[in-house]
Amino acid sequence: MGSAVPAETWLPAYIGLGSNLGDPQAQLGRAFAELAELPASHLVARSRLYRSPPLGGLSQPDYLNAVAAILTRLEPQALLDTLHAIERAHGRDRMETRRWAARTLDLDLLVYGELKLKTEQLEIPHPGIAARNFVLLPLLEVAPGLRIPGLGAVAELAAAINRSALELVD
Ligand code: A4P
Ligand code: MG
Repeated sequence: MGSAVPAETWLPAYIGLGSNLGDPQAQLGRAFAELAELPASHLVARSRLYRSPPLGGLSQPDYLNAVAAILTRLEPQALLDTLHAIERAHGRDRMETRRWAARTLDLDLLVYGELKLKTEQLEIPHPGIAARNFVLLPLLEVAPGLRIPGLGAVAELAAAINRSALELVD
């Protein structure tokens, strides 16, 4: 867990949730409840749930995805550490090292304020955003006016993406 002292400023951040094992709808419901309890943060909005086939070619169940909007005073790495702790509490098997393998819960830090960052551990904005309808559509729901650093308006990215095979769940 990160031990960073919270910064003075509240920043908006967006978190992508994904699950395709166990009971994905229940996993995401629990994850939203846990995001509401993040230290030095407030859960501001939660999107509806979207179902889509797995990206990445491995044979595995369909995913449910959603996006959470938070205000946070955690630094990005501390925020990611708390997200990983939530993943672990959901029984995510991090010994499963295949990229894009099925998982009980995946939490990606999509956007953090105006920040652009690329280190070994952390890339912000998350590199998959522009190509993933299961990220863009729920992100558009919680932040229709958002401009993603380096990528542009979420509304424009969402308008340009293929929506086939993406299904609203609730
Ligand atoms: N990492 C770096 N930047 C970030 C960030 N912004 N947010 C590092 C989260 N993590 C970040 O991630 C691997 C490492 O990325 C972490 O240790 C972290 O330090 P991971 O979650 O352990 O691995 P992963 O998720 O298997 O790999 P990756 O490349 O992050 O996969 P994605 O992009 O998360 O994709 N199909 C559908 N329909 N829906 C999905 O949600 N998800 C995936 C996984 C594949 N196919 C999918 C879906
Ligand atoms: Mg991930």
